Order: sequence, then C-alpha cells, then structure tokens
Amino acid sequence: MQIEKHRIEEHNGPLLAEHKRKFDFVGSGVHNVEAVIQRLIDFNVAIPSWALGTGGTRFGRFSGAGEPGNLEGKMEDVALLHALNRSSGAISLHIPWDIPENYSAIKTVAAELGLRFDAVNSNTFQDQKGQPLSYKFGSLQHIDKAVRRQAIDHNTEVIRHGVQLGSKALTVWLSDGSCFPGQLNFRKAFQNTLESLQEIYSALPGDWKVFVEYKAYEPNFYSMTVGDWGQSLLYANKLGSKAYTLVDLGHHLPNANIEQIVALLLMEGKLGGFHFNDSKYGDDDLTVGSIKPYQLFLIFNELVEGMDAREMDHTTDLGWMIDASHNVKDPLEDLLQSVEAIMISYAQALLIDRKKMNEAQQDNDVVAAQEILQNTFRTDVRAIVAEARLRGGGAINPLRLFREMKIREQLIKERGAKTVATGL
Ligand code: PSV
Ligand code: MN
Repeated sequence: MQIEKHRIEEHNGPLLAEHKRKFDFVGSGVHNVEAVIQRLIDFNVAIPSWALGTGGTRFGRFSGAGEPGNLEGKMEDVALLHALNRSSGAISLHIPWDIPENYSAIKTVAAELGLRFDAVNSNTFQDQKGQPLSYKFGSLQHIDKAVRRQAIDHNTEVIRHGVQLGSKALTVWLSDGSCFPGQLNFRKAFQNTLESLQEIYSALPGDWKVFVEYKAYEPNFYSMTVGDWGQSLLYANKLGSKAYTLVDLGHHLPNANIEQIVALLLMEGKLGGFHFNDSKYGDDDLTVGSIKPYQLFLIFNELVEGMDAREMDHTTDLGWMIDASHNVKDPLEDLLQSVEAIMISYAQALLIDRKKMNEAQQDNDVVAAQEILQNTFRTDVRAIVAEARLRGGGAINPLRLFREMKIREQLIKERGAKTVATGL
C-alpha cells in the first residue's frame, strides 16, 4: 500500500493551528531556526531491512501479522515510513536475508517509492542452507584458510549486489571471537581477520567505503575479534582510506562513554557510520531514545561539533542507520519512534551555542558548560522537527496518522496474518 498525499494533508489540516502555536513559541527562541529546519529536512536515516519484521530472542519469536514476506514488501514498508516522516528515504540490506532476485525490477520499485540503497551488510555469523563450511569457530579469523576464503567470497559477493543497486558501502560485522580462555590465539585471529579484510578491501570499488563494526560481546562471550573501537580503528587504519569504524550504540560495555569515542573517531577522520538503537544492559536493540535520551543527545552534540570541525556534510559524509529489533511493538510504529528520537537529538545538537560552549570550556566554567547542554536538552524541539516534516510533505504526527489510517490492519489484509519477514 502507499499513502496518498491528500491523506497527509487531511491529517495535517486540523493539527495546523496547534502546531503553529507550538512552533512559533519554540522557534522564536532559536536564532538560527530556519537553518536548523533546512538541516532537518535534508537529514535521512536508513532503515534496516531486518527491522521490518518482529525481532526475536534466542528464547522465542512472536511474529506480528502483516509482516513483509519479501524484499519488495520491505521496501514498501520503508516507503510508508518515509511518506509519513520524510526522513527514512533509504534501506540497508542484509545479504543473504535479502538478496535481490531481479536488480532492475528492484531498482524500478525503489525509484517509484523514492528510496535509495544504503550500506549493504554481509553475514558470516550464521551458516546458510547448503553452505559447504561452517562458521561455528569464526569466519574471517578462522584457523582454516578454506573457511576464510568462503567468508571473503561472501563479502565480495555482497559488494557485487550492492554495486548493482547503487549502494556505496559495505558493513562488516563479525561475530568472530572465542567463548573460552585458551580457545584462540588472539594475535593470529587478528592477523587472519586483517588479511581477510584486506582482500575484501581490495574488491571495493573506488567510490566505496567499508565499515568495520565492533561489538563487545555476543555471541562470543570471552573475546571478540573486533571487540571495541580500538580494535576496529586498528583494522581501519591498516586497511586504508576507504575503511572506517562503525559505531553501534548497543555494542559497548556498560557505561562506556560513547560520545567521547565518537569525538575521537571523528577527529581521526575514521568514523564512517552509525547504528542507532538503545539499551539498558547490552545489545538490547531497543527503540532509539527509549532508555537513555540524554546520552543520545550528548552523542549528537559530539557528532555535530566534530563534523563541523572537519567541515563534513551532515547528510552524506556518515552512514546513518537504525539497527533495532525487539519482541513487543509493531515494527513500523517502533521505527517511527526511533527516527523521531534521532531527529529530536539532532535538532537539539544544532541548537547548541558553540561560541558560548567554547568560552565556557576555555574558562573552565563547568557550571556554564553543563547549563548550556542541559538547557538545550530540556528545550522541547518537537515542533521544530514537525515543522521540518511538514515543509518536506510529511505528517505533523506520523504515529497518529499510522494509527488513524489503520495501516497495519491494511497490511494484514494485503499480506495475511502469517507472513514472516527474514532476519534474526
Ligand atoms: C550485530 O549485533 C548487529 O548489530 C550487526 O549490525 C548485524 O548486522 C545486525 O546486528 C544483525 O541484526
Ligand atoms: Mn549493528
């Protein structure tokens, strides 16, 4: 299904007066409000193809109804989000969960829906049906060259799929590591992984990037071969200028200072991409901003400050993606909430008075610095985000319109109650 323009206008009409009142109030206090709005209009976050179905845990999965049963359906879902919020105009594919069968047909669908293909993701953390060699003891790190070869070949195949679709980056997340002390020779595992990544790197087209995603633990619980940003940065530096670190918010040990990691990676020119989600304990993959919204804001503060220091383009120089999945909400409603949380934090970070912040830091005025951050964080910018959405042709309240239109009910009618989306 697609959302017609008039449905959005009908939704916006009755909400306009109240929206305008709120926007005028908050907008009047922001000296650069027009510039902020333009940045918000330009900003887009890619939706992962694996987040459109209900997620599961190793204990079970409770499929929702009306899930997209194929790639076209997933793209249709992303287009629904984009029609509502105008900030979700890209999809990130996981191979082999979503192998396009017919490139030109898929590209036509994408063009009709106004979507582009973001980074493609390889998968050597699961064994696929009919796969000759197992990844039980790792993939790019494996002691057996033949397993490493199979994993390298998979990654180069993923690049080929991405090239056909117009993607410009490969994200490599490895579950490689060990579960018990003594299982691995850390140095050999690192070197094998590096050599494998070097081969993959050499297959990248000239205008591509590779993102090396790190994760502290799970599914390996003693060591991960790309376990933290230091290790990821080592690989990225050794690989070359097309290799970058990817930060997934859920992949740190508890209480890690992610905003500081982001600042330093940006300083080194080695931050490539982001996977947004939120967590209370580990890689919980919860809705962005649902647990630690202040941390999200502090991260965006560093992102904006760091990107501006390097004169980077906020919209294109980093890969912005959501990576969330859970058991209990409608995935589309959840993604609307996640994108909204991202836009709010980004908008707030754009409001920070950099000159005053710099002065406070230079004067060691700790209180003033905290006041600047917290006053901004406590500014309700939702009307500014809604104004950007409105000007971009989206809904003032996307979630409300999703429910008013009974979109899930319509999808169930179209797709049935029993479809299951590929993914974890
Ligand atoms: C691993 O936990 C991860 O964050 C990687 O990005 C994978 O591609 C994705 O989740 C799979 O769900
Ligand atoms: Mn991730």
